[in-house]
Amino acid sequence: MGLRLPIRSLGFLLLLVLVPGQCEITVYHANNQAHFATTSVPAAQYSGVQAYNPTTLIPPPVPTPAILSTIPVQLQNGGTPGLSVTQSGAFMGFSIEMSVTNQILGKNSTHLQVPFLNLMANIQQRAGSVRIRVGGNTQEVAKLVDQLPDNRILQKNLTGIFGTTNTPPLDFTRELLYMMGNISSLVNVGWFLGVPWFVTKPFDLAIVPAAVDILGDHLLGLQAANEPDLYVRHQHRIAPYTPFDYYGEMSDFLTQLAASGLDTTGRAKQLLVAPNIAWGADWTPDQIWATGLVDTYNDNLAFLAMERYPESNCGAAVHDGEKILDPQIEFPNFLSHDISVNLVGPYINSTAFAQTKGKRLLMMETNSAACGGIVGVSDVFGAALWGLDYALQMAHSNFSGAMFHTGGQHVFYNPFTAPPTNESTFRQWSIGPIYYSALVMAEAIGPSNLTQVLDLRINGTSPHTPIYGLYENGVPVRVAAFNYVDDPTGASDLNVVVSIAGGTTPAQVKVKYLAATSVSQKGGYTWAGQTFGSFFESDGRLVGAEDIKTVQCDTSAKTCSIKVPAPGFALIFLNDAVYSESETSSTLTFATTAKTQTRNTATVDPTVLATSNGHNASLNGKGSTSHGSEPSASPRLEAPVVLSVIFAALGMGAVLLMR
Ligand SMILES: *[C@@H]1O[C@H](CO)[C@@H](O)[C@H](O)[C@H]1NC(C)=O
Ligand SMILES: *[C@@H]1O[C@H](CO)[C@@H](O)[C@H](O)[C@H]1NC(C)=O
Ligand SMILES: *[C@@H]1O[C@H](CO)[C@@H](O)[C@H](O)[C@H]1NC(C)=O
Ligand SMILES: *[C@@H]1O[C@H](CO)[C@@H](O)[C@H](O)[C@H]1NC(C)=O
Ligand SMILES: *[C@@H]1O[C@H](CO)[C@@H](O)[C@H](O)[C@H]1NC(C)=O
Ligand SMILES: *[C@@H]1O[C@H](CO)[C@@H](O)[C@H](O)[C@H]1NC(C)=O
Ligand SMILES: *[C@@H]1O[C@H](CO)[C@@H](O)[C@H](O)[C@H]1NC(C)=O
Ligand SMILES: *[C@@H]1O[C@H](CO)[C@@H](O)[C@H](O)[C@H]1NC(C)=O
Ligand SMILES: CC(=O)N[C@H]1CO[C@H](CO)[C@@H](O)[C@@H]1O
Repeated sequence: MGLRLPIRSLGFLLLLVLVPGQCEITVYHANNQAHFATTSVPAAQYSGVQAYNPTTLIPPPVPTPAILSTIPVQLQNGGTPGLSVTQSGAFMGFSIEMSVTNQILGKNSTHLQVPFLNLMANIQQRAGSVRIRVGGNTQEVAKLVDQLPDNRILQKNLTGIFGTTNTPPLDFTRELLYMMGNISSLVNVGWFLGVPWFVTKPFDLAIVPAAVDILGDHLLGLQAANEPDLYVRHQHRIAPYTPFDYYGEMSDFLTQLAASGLDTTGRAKQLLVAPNIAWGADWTPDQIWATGLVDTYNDNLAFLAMERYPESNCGAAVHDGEKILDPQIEFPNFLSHDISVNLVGPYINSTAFAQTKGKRLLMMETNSAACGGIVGVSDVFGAALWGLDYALQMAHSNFSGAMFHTGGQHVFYNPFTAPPTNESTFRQWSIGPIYYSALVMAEAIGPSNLTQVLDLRINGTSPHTPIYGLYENGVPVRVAAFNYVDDPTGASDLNVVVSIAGGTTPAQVKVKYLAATSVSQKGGYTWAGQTFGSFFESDGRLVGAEDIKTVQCDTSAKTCSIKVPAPGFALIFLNDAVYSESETSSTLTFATTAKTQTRNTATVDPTVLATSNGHNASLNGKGSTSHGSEPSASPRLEAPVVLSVIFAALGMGAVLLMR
């Protein structure tokens, strides 16, 4: 058990430990402390964007015949066949579209988003580290420039919109990388970046030395192309463009990098990640492996990677002629184990191949549906269950990590969404279901680096109730049990009966639940009783009292029976040692404000401000909707209170904070 300090005193500590000095970081975007019970105006009333769409769907009917409601989970100590490769607690990471990094990560290297830091700290605390890929379609035309107007770090070049996803070309400055570097000095985030690959003669290598120099060991990999198998369809290559052509481009890249003299340490050439292809386009993974790419570039490849979404909603999102999905029809598909098994199954040849080459295979970009997800499907509790089952299925199938994609205001599937820029003075962040999946995944795998995952596929169970065993050194340590059924009567609750052959039955087990009242619930999900609230309600810290259940086992029958509500998920800790491994009380938090009490938050409903006529000046302090970039002189200021955090040494500051 770690030291449990009240959050406000941690915030105070944050101020105290930091010595005035060389490097100033203003941690901005402080907002009202959340009070989740307060009423709010329906999202649609003040924002029509996808990220806050209030639409909910009808949960699928209770299945007939009824699910098997008592499931024996017979585990054994040692000798269990089929366990996955050992997995990192950072398995489930995030892929952040490069063009939204200045909303999500921060404004620049000295203005970091506090809610983002808290969200990452939550994962780090459970997993030891967090993996983030910055990229996506925008990485391909991202251009490192010396300076942008108004000291911006990122600017879309709207004159050059390209591709299916209407992604604007992107200019960025080194500040973006410094911002990432400074984040990594506060929370243990490792980064993947992409090399622009559309133009190969010559490659634009500028990001390579900049990323290596600035991010150091926190740079985990450099993506060599993003979905090159789609280049012909999107007019970035002239057919025929084959896996062999891509293989050749890898060689061109390495030759040009060597000739440039930019890879002074020789590290960049060892960081490539390939082939990052989509599924169902023009190339298969096996065709790539057949080129000999992994042998030829063995010394250059840090990881192998794929990108895939189970569905595409591009028809509805960008009217590209694809079929327009009906959310209500799609919903049940995402409430089944089958969707993940079917998606991951075709990669099992590749994960086996990767193992023979001593490489790790990542799912570099994924989420529920390409082009932003599906309303009522991607943004509800059901998606939290789906994302977790999918991540565990990938882990079971010997993937070594998966990055869930995050866009801006115009998508449904975000793990987290920063408020719209013009509303960031009075709104907080919105935490989506996928973030809960990541949080629970971090805890299910834990920080040991020894965890192996097994989809137990218990005979007689249905796709509504997948159950996984989690092992360390061959010994079962946790059980992850899902119930996708939505049945408020309680008749479809699951009773998981765990027994352990070759081991002592524990006297009791601890259980944490991922819970909501329905699969179609939007916001306010709980993990072990705590929540990030609903739209616009979170500063990235869990709120509420932690609720961990202790279940007494039947020592004569040598079983432990654990209920899993319909719907719901249970993480069952089979011994106390493994439970304390992910004991989360010693929280590293970044307080968003040191002045909460002095502010007029209790009486101001943010939604009133939002809909009031021109932000009533008397409520609004200086009458400003400006960003939290200026220090707060007035305690009554409604603009964000700014913490000016002064670091003598960033690394030292971080160490102090984490203890
Ligand atoms: C914006 O893109 C267009 C078209 O690609 C290009 O001609 C122009 O130079 C770009 N502008 C800037 C400022 O990068
Ligand atoms: C997996 O490998 C087997 C044997 O080489 C092959 O028959 C099968 O088509 C492969 N499956 C996929 C999905 O590539
Ligand atoms: C994952 O890899 C392990 C070790 O090689 C193997 O035993 C297991 O069968 C693999 N799992 C799947 C689903 O292929
Ligand atoms: C912020 O901008 C969006 C999109 O332009 C608009 O719908 C919304 O009303 C704006 N909010 C405020 C408080 O002005
Ligand atoms: C797990 O692996 C990571 C990355 O290699 C390493 O930094 C960390 O110290 C390891 N954790 C443990 C408990 O060994
Ligand atoms: C699964 O259950 C069915 C029906 O009870 C039985 O016939 C079958 O042998 C079982 N399979 C295994 C692998 O236990
Ligand atoms: C602005 O606030 C003042 C003081 O609270 C109040 O008297 C006034 O009616 C408000 N105006 C509007 C437009 O809400
Ligand atoms: C970051 O942005 C703030 C507010 O715009 C500005 O005061 C500060 O100088 C910027 N920092 C850097 C390093 O550009
Ligand atoms: C670790 C890291 O990248 N630190 C950077 C933080 O940002 C400043 C610029 O504002 C850089 O000078 C540091 O190198």
